[in-house]
Amino acid sequence: MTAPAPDLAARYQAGDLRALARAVTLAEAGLPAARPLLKIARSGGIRSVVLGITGSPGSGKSTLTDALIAELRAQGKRVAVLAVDPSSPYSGGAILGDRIRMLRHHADSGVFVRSLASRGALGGLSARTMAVLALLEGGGFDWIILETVGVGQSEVDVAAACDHTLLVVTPAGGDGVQAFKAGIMEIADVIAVNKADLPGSSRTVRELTSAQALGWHDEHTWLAPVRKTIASQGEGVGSVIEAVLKHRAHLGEAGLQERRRLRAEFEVRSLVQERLLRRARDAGGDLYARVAKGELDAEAAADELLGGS
Ligand SMILES: Nc1nc2c(ncn2[C@@H]2O[C@H](COP(=O)(O)OP(=O)(O)O)[C@@H](O)[C@H]2O)c(=O)[nH]1
Ligand SMILES: [Mg+2]
Repeated sequence: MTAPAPDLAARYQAGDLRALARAVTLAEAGLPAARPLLKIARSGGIRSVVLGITGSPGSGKSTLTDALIAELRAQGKRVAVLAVDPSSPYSGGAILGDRIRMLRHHADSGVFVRSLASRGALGGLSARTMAVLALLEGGGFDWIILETVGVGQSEVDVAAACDHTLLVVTPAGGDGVQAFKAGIMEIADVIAVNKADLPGSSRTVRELTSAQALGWHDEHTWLAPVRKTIASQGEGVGSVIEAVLKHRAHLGEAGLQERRRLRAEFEVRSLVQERLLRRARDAGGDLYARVAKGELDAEAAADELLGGS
């Protein structure tokens, strides 16, 4: 059955973790039953630090997430983690593995971990992911961490979906320089040079900071703090948290409100994309065949799809 139990909203509002898990399942499935819960979730204002983590596969995002959970719990914070693999419609092996790794926190009612495999119309994060994030905020977590596998569109999406973006790079293989070239550095609010136990981490920090110094900036520009971490040993994790909070202070109330507005815009635009692409995919008749034969030009076909509803 997909209809929520009548007391689900009340239990969700009271912070019941099982009600939250149920609400997340409804939102992930895109069911209308999630909508009243989302309304409750969004009426509460800004409550959580929403941190997105991005970086290439193997850079240590999951290990760092795990270490962040431990550190934040030690500080008495409640933490929710959403692990998303937007590149795969399946529950990927990596995420499954991550989930098992995070199981050590499962007995702890201050930690909520969930994996999502849903992807958006254009291969990035989906509107459903945004809905799940909103439900977690409504669930009263102090911190919400969104970890994605770092491929393609997802880095940009993470920045649009969160208050703060943490980029994880490693000393190996000129990772920092790659990030700079790919324009990923621009979306980072904090950079962790992870695996600082390996050689070359100081050089990577220097490369990143000198790349930042080269870019246009004035005294108001936020230059992402670069922090060394050894996630596997929990080292440097506290200083990453400090850097995120410093960025939060830099954003201020107005900046955070603006991030929320951008997040809402991202969600609504994702929904529009999903619906339009579904309409295009389901287009009946011989529309595409007519384009292929030159009987109808592609622009006219697009007009037909957008016009008829
Ligand atoms: N030497 C070293 N290895 C690490 C560190 N952090 C993570 N790793 C290892 O790097 C590999 C990839 O880590 P993982 O967290 O799965 O990366 P993800 O793909 O970005 O989520 C794993 O074998 C980790 O144990 C670190 O600080 N130092
Ligand atoms: Mg991972």
